[in-house]
Amino acid sequence: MLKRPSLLSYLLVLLIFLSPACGADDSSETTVTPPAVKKIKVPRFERDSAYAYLETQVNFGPRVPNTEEHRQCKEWLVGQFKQFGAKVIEQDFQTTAYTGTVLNSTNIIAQYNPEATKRVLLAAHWDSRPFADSPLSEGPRNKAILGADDGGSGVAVLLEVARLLNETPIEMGVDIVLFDAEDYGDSDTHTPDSYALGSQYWSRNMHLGGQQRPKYGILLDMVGSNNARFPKEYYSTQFAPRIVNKVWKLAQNMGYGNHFVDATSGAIADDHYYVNTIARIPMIDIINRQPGTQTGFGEYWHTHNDNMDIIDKRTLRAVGQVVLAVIYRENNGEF
Ligand code: AHN
Ligand code: ZN
Repeated sequence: MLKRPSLLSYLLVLLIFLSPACGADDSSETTVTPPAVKKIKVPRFERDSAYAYLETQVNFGPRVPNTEEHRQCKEWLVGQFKQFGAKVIEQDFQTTAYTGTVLNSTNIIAQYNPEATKRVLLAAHWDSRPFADSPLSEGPRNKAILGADDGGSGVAVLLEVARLLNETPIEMGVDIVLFDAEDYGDSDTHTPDSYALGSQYWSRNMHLGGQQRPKYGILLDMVGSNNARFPKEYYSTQFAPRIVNKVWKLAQNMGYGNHFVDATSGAIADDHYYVNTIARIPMIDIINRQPGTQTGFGEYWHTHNDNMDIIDKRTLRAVGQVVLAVIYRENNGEF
């Protein structure tokens, strides 16, 4: 009876084939240099660090334009970005809310490699809402919202990204823009363009021009809550289909498919809508949508429950690590 070759003999054959001399004709040797394997080192996103940046924002109180809390938080944000080596521009503007109130507002812009022509835009809004208009809101509505998720979370992730861009520099340009006056809009009568006043202003008064227009942008809005679910948002799929598909695929390959789900959701007139239509930069929105609720957002959305209790560091980390992977890969021409 024939004996089955042992594992050892398989290994021996394998070894012979793999040995350098095997099959090689020494006299006519052509050296095949393997393509240089560039190892992309993506820094580790520290979720505790991002969480602390979120706590600090919330500790100022609600960041509603025309308030002292808003002004103090602005000073802190500008100081942080400067500490992280960014060139900071405070883009002050006045805008009139749908209520008729004139809002003294500031878009905070933090630039890395301001001269670079290859650039990517990252954004979030840093203001929080002046009142709770959700049908799910309980108790007095006429009080400003802390906005841990709606506002704070995206800013916290971008601060940690800024810290890491300073620690592990790249050649590509990055523009981090914190839009103001995003959340002073009207959800009841749906006044057109009442939200996203800061991004409307920025899109008409861009701090960069010509050669330095970012290739594309990523907006973070409500990226810190527990069980956050990010379907591909409608405008993102219309204006930036290539980017949205690549980001979601990358996120899923990184093991974050629990958040970056294979689904699409309805259109949100968020900051990216104006960046797409006015500034004409393809921009996607990573935004938490919950299909089971009355509002389509998390239960806490535009209620006073939007506080630290609904925040999960793991969500901040998932989003932050994906954003970093995009940036450091793009820097290497591999995104
Ligand atoms: C709505 O479309 C209802 N709001 C604009 C997006 C938004 C509000 N993001 C956070 N708050
Ligand atoms: Zn909001």
